[in-house]
Order: sequence, then C-alpha cells, then structure tokens
Amino acid sequence: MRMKVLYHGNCFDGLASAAIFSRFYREAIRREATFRYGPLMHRADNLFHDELFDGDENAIVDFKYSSSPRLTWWFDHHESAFLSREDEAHFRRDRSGRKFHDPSFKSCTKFIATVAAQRFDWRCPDLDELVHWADVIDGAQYPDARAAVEMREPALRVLLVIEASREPHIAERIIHDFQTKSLSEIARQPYIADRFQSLYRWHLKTIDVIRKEARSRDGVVYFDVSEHPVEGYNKFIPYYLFPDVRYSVGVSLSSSRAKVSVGSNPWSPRPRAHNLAKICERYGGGGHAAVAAISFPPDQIEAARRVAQEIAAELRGEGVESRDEERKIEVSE
Ligand SMILES: [Mn+2]
Repeated sequence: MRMKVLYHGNCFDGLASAAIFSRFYREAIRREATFRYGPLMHRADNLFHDELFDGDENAIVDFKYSSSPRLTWWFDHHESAFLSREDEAHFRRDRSGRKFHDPSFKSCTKFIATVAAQRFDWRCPDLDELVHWADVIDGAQYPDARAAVEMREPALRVLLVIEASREPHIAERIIHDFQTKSLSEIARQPYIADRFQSLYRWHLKTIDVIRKEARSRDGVVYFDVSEHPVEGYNKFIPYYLFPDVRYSVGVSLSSSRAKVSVGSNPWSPRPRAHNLAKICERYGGGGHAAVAAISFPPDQIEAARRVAQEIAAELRGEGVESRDEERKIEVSE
C-alpha cells in the first residue's frame, strides 16, 4: 500500500502535519503502508495536477482542498481552504469520515492530533513537543518578536531551515526525523546545524534590508524588498523593528511569483480590526484572519505593488479619496 502525502511546503506546520499524519496512518489505519511526500505551494496558476495523486491513497495536510476523486484524506485549518464554492460544496457532501476542516485550530498538526484522538482513539504523547511548537509557530504564539526573530529555541532553528530550504530531500528527512526524534536532537544534527548557520547570517542581512526599505505610518509598516535578493524572510522582522505597528504589508519577488504579504502584529497594543484573509481573497489570495498573502506571476510585480499600496491604505483607515490623492502625488512626482 503506497500512501502519498501532500503537505504545505516550506512550512513548519506543513511538515509537522505530514509527520504526525504518517505516524497516525501507520499506527491506526495500516501498518504496512509505505510513504512518499510532495510539497504543495501557493501559486498563481493551477495548484493541483492529477499526477500529484499517484498513491494508492492520497492525503493533503495543511493545504487547500481538492475535489479529485483520488484524494482520500484531507486535513486543513486555513480559513481560505477552498478554491471555489463547488469545491466547498463537494467537501460538505463528503461522507468518507476522512476529510476534516476546522479553522479554529492554530495549527494543522494539533488539529490532526485532536481528530486522531477523538475519532480514531490514537494518541502519540512522544509528539507532544512537536504539536506544541507547531501551534506556537503557526499560531504566532511567541512571547515576543525577539524570541521569533533571534531564534534561540531548537524548533525555531529547524523552522529557519524548513522555510529556506529548496532541497526536497531535506524536507523529507525532516518529516522522517519529526516522527522519531526530539527537536533538540534534530537541531543538533549537522544537516540542520550547518544550514542554520549560513541561513542565520543571511537572516541578519535580511533584517538590514527590511530596516532600510520599511516605512511606518499610521500603524502600518510597508516595505518593498522586490529589488533585493530576498525570497523568504521571517514575517516577524517588521514587528521586531517597529514594535508599535499594528499591520505590515510587504512586497517580494522570486523566480516563481511576486508576493504581497499582509500580516498583523501579534504583540500590538491595539488589537487587529481587519480579517486579512478576507481582504486578500478580494485580490485572489487568502490565508488566515491574522496573516494572509496574494501571489502574482513574477512579471506582474507592478500589479503586486499597486495592490499592496491599496491594502496598506485600507489598513491605515484611509478612504478612497485620500487613496486617489496619494496616486496623484505619485504621478506629479
Ligand atoms: Mn498550518
């Protein structure tokens, strides 16, 4: 029996979900199963190709729903979990008892652990540490921005490698290690420790780039790093640099996409007043209420910038008129 597990790539919760789902499936469903893994990424064109679902069973964890008849297991906690109303209706009609969605969970890892315990009577106390950290990381439950940006905890060292690594065999190795080793054991292994050191140096440079490009006004920090070779960056850097802002709006560019990232400061003294997933959905993106994003084809960086500025203005509470004025000023410059 070959199980294919598709998971949210370059995401701690995605890899941890793949790990806990594998343990659950092997221990509670089928002992003789073999596992293969594939990352799923948000992109501007179609997400699911049929050849992705090439196992005897196929699972998606921590990623959007697919109505493909080849999909047999699904767990997700994202608010924007469906590509279309048809997909959502398809999920609502499902009676397999193997597809689950609950956006009230901070992490998909915790969601899988909870469903496995409640519905399948399967528990894994040795993975409690992994579940805890998936919840901290995906739910942005760090005590402060410093903890998130300075990365002293083993889980956060593994996180940096996960978010930056473009090597599929590294992700797969981490998914295997998550199933059997503690986070400090994993972080000490050379394949993590060596990558962490060079990524951390790069991370420090990224902090400097964002510091240079960021402008904070009326509770919103806006930065455009698309002219710099910054592909991924720690999403808490804006709040580490500007602790008083409530929202951040960033524009970045990689070979595969131009990206608008919209986030809220988890440590802001003023609570979040906007649902960022809903705002991004208006522009074809999505995510969570507290952090969301929109992807554009890489040649549409100008459109990404326009949308980012529009969202920043909305989050500042500026009306349509003041937005128009801003544009006029830009033109006359
Ligand atoms: Mn997640």
